[in-house]
Amino acid sequence: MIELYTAAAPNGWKATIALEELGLDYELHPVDLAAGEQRQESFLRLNPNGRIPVIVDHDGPVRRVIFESGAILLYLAEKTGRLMPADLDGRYEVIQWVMFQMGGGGDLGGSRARASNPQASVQVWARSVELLVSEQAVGYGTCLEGDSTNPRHLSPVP
Ligand SMILES: N[C@@H](CCC(=O)N[C@@H](CS)C(=O)NCC(=O)O)C(=O)O
Repeated sequence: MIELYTAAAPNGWKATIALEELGLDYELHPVDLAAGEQRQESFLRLNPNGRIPVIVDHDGPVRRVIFESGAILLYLAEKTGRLMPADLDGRYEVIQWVMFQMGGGGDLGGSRARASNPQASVQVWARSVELLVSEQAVGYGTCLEGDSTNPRHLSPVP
């Protein structure tokens, strides 16, 4: 069974639509963004960036927590072997557009979930920037030590 933490907001809908489309069994946990539930410790343990959507997958030997809507879409596609082209060219045609969306409109839009409260939007962005800076430090450290330069470590480096 998969737990879905989400709210009635566009980034959340992506995960819900994928779960529905794939016919997967899931339990919905609504997160009240206006009440700030996404900043509670229990939620931040699931996503340190304090944003929906998040899934927790209990099917399998280990409990998997996945945040970021794009990662959730790719995970669900890989888990089920559906929704993604099987060939390398086809997969990367999809992945490049998912990356473009994650780095652009979806994130900008999501950080201003409450248009009437610009200060809240700034706080959401400030949290993301802090997290990026700490990811950058981890990335530089790993590269300098000559350890594995996996995409997580390389992506925040510049
Ligand atoms: N890049 C993230 C963006 C997620 C996002 O920004 N979600 C918004 C709702 S659409 C959110 O949780 N905002 C938190 C807030 O307003 O405090 C993703 O794709 O999952």
